[in-house]
Amino acid sequence: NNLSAFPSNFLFGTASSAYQYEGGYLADGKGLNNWDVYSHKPGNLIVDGSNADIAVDHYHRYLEDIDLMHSLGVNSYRFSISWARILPKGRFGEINEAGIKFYNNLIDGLLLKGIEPFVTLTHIDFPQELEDRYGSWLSPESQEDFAYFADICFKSFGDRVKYWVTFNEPDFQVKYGYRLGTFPPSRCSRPFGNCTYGDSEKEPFIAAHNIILAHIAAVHVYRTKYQESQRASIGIVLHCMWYEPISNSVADKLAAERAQSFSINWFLEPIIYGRYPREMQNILGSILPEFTTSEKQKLNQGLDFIGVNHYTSFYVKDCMFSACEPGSGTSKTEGFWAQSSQKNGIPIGEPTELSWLNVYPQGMDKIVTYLKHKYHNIPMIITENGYGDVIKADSTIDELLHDEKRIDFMDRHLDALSTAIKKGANVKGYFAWSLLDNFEWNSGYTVRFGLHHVDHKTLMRRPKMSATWYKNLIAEHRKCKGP
Ligand code: GCO
Repeated sequence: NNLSAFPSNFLFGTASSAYQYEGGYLADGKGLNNWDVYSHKPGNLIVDGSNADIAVDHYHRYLEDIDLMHSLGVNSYRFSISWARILPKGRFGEINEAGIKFYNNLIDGLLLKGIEPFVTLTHIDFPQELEDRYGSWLSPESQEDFAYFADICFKSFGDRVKYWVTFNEPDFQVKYGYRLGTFPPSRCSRPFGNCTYGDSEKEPFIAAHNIILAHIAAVHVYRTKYQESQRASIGIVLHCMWYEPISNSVADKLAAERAQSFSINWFLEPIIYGRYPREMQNILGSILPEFTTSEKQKLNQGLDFIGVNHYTSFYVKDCMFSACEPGSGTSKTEGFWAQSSQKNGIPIGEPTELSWLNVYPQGMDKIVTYLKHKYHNIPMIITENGYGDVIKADSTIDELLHDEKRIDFMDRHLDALSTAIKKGANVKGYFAWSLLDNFEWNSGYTVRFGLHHVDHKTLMRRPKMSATWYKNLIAEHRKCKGP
């Protein structure tokens, strides 16, 4: 196998997020966040009517979960901090000391077992108090709040944390929260389903602009106040699909590049190079906010690594030079391209039970190699990769535990990753999404990504076959690379 391609200090871990895992949604002084409120709102778009009030109760069962990780042999754990657990009222109220204590305990418990904490400051959740006060990411006030929150986290946990992520998938967050309205705050600038709320097509760009500046503000706090004593790396995580041009035509190749520009480069180019992608500027004109001179000075080299969440790939066809049926990506504000998981009726990779997930491992090599070239081989970490089962009325526990398809998926994606590394990509780690089955946003508990099965009634955890497979892989890597 290709395990020897992964360096000896490579991070092998599992990933999670606060809202999807913790539960304890009212425990010990935690404030409500936007997902707590959204999931209780009648008419929300969570398919099974569920919420994550309890989720997998990681808040109370984190010690058991650390034991599970320890038995996998992982050397790192990616989790996120619940902002409203630390600051129920943002910078307008007190710090919730019980929240600080929880993450201190979690971090100490991990380190005791030789597991590096890999910490995301916010994974999609936002304190409701601030949403109500000024409309979350649509207001520049959010930048100040985020920097304040980040400062508290660096101060409280930074003596033990060597990897920080500011945001998780802001590309998806603004698309779902401010364009399609399927995530809170449920605003849509393009009519979708029965969502017709939202002021203008500019909103996703304003939200993204504030997120970029909030990222920069947090990085600035870290570098000026903590870098010297704490010496962590800090990055941002994007949802990185691979977009394969559907033909060799120049138009389709340009369209695939536009698809990247209007999703990941939208965030990465400003943060790394201090400007929005040229394609976005050309197409959007005044719809795209501008950075002021003083903001521009702070942009540039604004991260130490790129976090890559990679699951799947799509074919992309041009809609700028030729007409397309309206759909995802086709409008001007999305960059005039259309995606499809098939070409002439043949899928890009084996379809799965999830409509958006086709198995195309080459996509892992391609996206990593793309980022390597585009961003001068800045360090990359695969912050998520995984396979989801859709629960049906007749799914049996036995089937769910015998998850050969998940093993095959991860195995082939790691193999493709090793190919990219052998060609020189600077990849430092891989996190499987996810340690446990958990709350899958709009899909509630109907989709399961865990290496461990969770019985959502008893909350009992049980290793799936993939857990044993991952454990063996990590052990083998350790053997071939030495301790
Ligand atoms: C993210 C992802 C995760 C999902 C995973 C499976 O935002 O990082 O949405 O939270 O659970 O990608 O779909």
